Amino acid sequence: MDDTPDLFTPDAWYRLGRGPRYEQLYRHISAAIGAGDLPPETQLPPERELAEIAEVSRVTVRKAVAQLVEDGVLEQRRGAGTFVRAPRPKMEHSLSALLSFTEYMRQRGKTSASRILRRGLFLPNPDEQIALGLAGTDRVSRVDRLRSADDMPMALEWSSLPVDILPDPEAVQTSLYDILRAAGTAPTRAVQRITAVNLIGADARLLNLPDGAAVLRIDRTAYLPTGRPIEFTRGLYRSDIYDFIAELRLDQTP
Ligand code: 16G
Repeated sequence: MDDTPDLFTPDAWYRLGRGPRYEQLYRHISAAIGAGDLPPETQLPPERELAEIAEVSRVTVRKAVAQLVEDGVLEQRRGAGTFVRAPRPKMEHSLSALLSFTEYMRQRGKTSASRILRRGLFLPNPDEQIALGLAGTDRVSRVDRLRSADDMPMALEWSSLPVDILPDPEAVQTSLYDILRAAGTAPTRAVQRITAVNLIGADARLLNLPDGAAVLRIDRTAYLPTGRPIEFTRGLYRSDIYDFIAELRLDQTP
């Protein structure tokens, strides 16, 4: 524990204009744990001491620590203190299950929410025309959303669907797939293309990440059982939270 106080002095974690202090402290401790600067079983200085070193109030420390406890990276042991937990696997997102964001978060005991950034009916752009098999004169229903789980921003998603599949984009509250399911038009197959990209500008701010942070970009085209493409969604997913797992099987057909 001897070297740990240096990790918490303000110059190590605080930057003006980069968000509330508790959030910056939270991100800093989280990154230090991820980088191995605070190995498992390291004991954090007590709250009062940490507040003094970090030059913040105890409330700020408490909020940051509470979030880290919730994330499962810190553990509070009664009467003993706060310790770094042994690493837990990241959220594994199976690539073979066709899950919606809402279902995926529910499986992990988290409550998802959507902030609508923009929605409406538009003429399709070339990417949408190709993915959805639309003519330039058709209309496309678009919903752009910031997705969060337990109030933490997780992903940005730009979804486009043919207008007969989603006639009213205003109907999307939290889950797009719930609406499709209710209409009997939920996709049963999807193809995804995954790329690593660096965030800039507004996208970084919306996801609460610094400029240049690496995220996963996933383009999903989803199909009805008939083979008709009905959803094209481009999403940016926080790579510090998501781990996409693909299961591979040996093809045993002769
Ligand atoms: C997932 C899908 C996205 C879909 C959304 C629907 C990936 C990479 N993408 O985020 O294509 O539109 O779920 O979720 O998994 P919802 O029903 O909660 O709106």
